[in-house]
Amino acid sequence: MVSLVANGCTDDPPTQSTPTVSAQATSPRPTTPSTTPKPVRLPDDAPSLSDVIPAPATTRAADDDNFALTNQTAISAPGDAEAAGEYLADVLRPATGFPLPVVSESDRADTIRLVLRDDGDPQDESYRLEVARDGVTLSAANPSGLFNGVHTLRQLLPADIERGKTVDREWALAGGVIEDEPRFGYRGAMLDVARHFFGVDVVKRYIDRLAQYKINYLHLHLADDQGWRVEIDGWPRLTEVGARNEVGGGKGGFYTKQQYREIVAYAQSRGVTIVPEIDMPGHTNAALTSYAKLNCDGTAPPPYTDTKVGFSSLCIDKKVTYDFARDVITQVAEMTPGPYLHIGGDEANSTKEADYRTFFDKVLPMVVDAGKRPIGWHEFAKANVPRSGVVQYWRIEAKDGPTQRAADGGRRVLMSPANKTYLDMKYEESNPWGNSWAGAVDVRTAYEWDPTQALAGVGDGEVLGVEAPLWTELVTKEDEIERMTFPRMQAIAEVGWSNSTEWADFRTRLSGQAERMTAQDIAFHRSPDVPWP
Ligand code: TNX
Repeated sequence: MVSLVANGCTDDPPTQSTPTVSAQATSPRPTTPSTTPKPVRLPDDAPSLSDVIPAPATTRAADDDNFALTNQTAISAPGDAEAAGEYLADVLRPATGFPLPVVSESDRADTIRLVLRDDGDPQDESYRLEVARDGVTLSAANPSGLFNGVHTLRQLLPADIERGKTVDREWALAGGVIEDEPRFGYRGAMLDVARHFFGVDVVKRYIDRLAQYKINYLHLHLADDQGWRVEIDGWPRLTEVGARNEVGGGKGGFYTKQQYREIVAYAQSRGVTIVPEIDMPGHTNAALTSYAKLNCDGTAPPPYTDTKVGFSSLCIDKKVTYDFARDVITQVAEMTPGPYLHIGGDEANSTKEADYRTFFDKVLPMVVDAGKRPIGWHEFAKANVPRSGVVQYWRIEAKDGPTQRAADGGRRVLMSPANKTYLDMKYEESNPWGNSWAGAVDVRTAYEWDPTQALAGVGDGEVLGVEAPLWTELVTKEDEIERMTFPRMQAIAEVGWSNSTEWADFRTRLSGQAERMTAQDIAFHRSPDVPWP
């Protein structure tokens, strides 16, 4: 990485000979009077600090301290700040057309500085963003905090910043300070690539779209009755046979190991962690159809392309079942740097209760041995979930004994109640598309709930966060993914991040996202409960 010190590579007048500042300094802006820029006029369409979604914890506007982004602006991002700096440059370059070099140090005034404080607690996702006319400083304890600050900075620029091609105009950010931190550490979305398969590019775009609202986990549902979607060494028929189907009889597909790693790395470059799910012991017809030996009767069932659930089960008494589970878990864990591996466990209606426990007694230790914290749909709370395990609650009832007991015993709970978070549900009863078993989930419903109040015995200390799953029995194309996800995802993102719950305020801020989503070509649903422009 280059450095832009003492006018190293521009023909602007040199700044006063400010000594080169160390990367770890907290506020390294040169402020000699002769170099302080003139006040910057804010374009009429520039958002204010309080327009951001999810709502920041605190904002303090400084009207005379706007920052102009110009073709001279540099991004300084030393050391471990570099990935967030590169991401910021990626976001800002297309529409501005500015070079925005990412450098290790710069003493120029018009610099956006990403600074890592060296007191970094790895769990600390907070950030401080200070916008002033003589520079922008974003500081955080670790890279995830910097990514959060970058997502905020992006939303402070006019919606034109989201156009994929150069817009010839003035760019400026409203002055002031934002100090911000999340309510929950896990703010997730899930994409079911098993019922319908979606390729690498679609998943990457989904990651981009989610990340801007500070969604930091993407859970991929990689195997179900209708399809197996990731390559596993030693089990070639999973992808030769098990991947060649989807709901409705389409051709399906799968990720090679290299493609899966590419998704993981791409997510990481946006501050998003992938959570892979291999659903067991039910929802396994695709594996059972690939290998006759995985079936108790040694006969492979035909492929399944309908949408019923609960009819398949791995064979609990066969040794090969556990050879299979270990290979899959070990290889998926090896390809996934994040802390979690999701093991499914839902709707195992064809597995006897005792068998279900036997299965997880053998399989959950494999997840732990592979270095991961197991997540399971809340049915798995009936099994012996290790203390590191996470129970993902998906039903609509406000009480669940096993989940409550798991939480009492120290496990964290991930909240995905279907009547608040399920992105496969209709928004309004009248929608021609979408499921409805959990009722319609309009934007207000997705917004007005408290994850620490939704389930008896699962409060502040127990809730890990929130996740919005998109099951894809009825979702076949990318624009349908977008329509089901946005703008409910912004509501869930704010539930996960912010402490604010003012619907009237949220719907106004959300309406301000229309232009941004349009500029990004997101086919969002124009929910009637939002006053769109
Ligand atoms: C229930 S939610 C399921 C999925 C379906 C979904 C449809 C859960 C853990 N299991 O298999 O796709 O309903 O809404």
